[in-house]
Amino acid sequence: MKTVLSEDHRQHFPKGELYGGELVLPFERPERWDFIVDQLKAIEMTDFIAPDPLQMETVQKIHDAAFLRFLATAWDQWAEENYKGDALPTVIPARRMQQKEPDHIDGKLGYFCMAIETAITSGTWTAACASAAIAQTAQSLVSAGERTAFALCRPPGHHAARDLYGGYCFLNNAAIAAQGFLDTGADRVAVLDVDFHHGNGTQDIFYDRSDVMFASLHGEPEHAFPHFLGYSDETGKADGEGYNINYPMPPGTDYPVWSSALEEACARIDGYGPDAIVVSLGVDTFKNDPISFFKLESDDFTAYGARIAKLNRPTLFVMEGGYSINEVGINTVNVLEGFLNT
Ligand code: SP5
Ligand code: ZN
Repeated sequence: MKTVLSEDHRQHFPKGELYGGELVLPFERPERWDFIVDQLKAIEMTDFIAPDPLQMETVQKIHDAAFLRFLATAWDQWAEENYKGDALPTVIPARRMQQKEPDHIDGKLGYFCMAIETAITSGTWTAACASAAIAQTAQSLVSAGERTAFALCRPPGHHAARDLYGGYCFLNNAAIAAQGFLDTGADRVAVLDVDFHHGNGTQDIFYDRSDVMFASLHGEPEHAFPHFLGYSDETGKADGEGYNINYPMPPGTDYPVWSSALEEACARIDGYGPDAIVVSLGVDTFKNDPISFFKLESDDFTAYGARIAKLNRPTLFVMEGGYSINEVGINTVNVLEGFLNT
């Protein structure tokens, strides 16, 4: 299995993440990538490839032009204000307020944000573009005939909607890859989101479409981020009705429960008959994850990698979350090994 990756991810390293009323060392930090690369080397899965230049035409099918303009210019506008810290919103267009993009950066940040823990820094746009390019390049490999590929994306993407960033995400790498498959001849693509958190961005992007099925296993919104999407009655709308499937699960969920949801999701995906599968691969379902509440063990990741392989479709793995820093590499690589050994 080839891995597409880039050192450009290091350009995104906010000084702090808003957590529990403090700015703490971000859970989503460059070190995560190092642990994954170390573990790929440990199992000699070292077919590393640099991304091709980002194809903006595909990105523009997934994200709104105004949002892309905002992301590309946010840091410069913020810097003009001579603020001391990284760019964080302070005001949001809440219920009964106007949904209009303001001119001032303080307003723009709130307008385009879905979760304010996530700071924008001088290198965020560079890193986000490199991350999307990684997903595109890995998708091209699979479209060209590889059985599978690993897009080692950072920053992650599945919380980014058409016009919203947050949850550590800026561009929706998995959605961009899914669109890439469609643009390269696929008729149907399934996105299987196994990150602990609901992939609200991916759901939003494909909610009214039948050419992408979205299935997500995640912590229930009553108790888990992103809190405002991910219920089981969100099944899609218009042409997309029936192509969005959510499996919210409660605190303490362990592998027997989680894997039965995966079994159902796989059955639905099988029935859909996709030409390709994009796995939004977050390993924050791990028992020791510091911000999540599922109870998967490291061996469970191997087991579910094998289950995904049984779908027997071209499969692209796109890195999302996972914050138990010492095990993020082992758990990620276990999924890939489980897939490859099946
Ligand atoms: C890609 C991804 O995994 N994004 C997740 C973003 C979550 N950010 C907010 C985390 C807030 C967690 N609150 C947990 C309380 C634990 N005591
Ligand atoms: Zn997550």
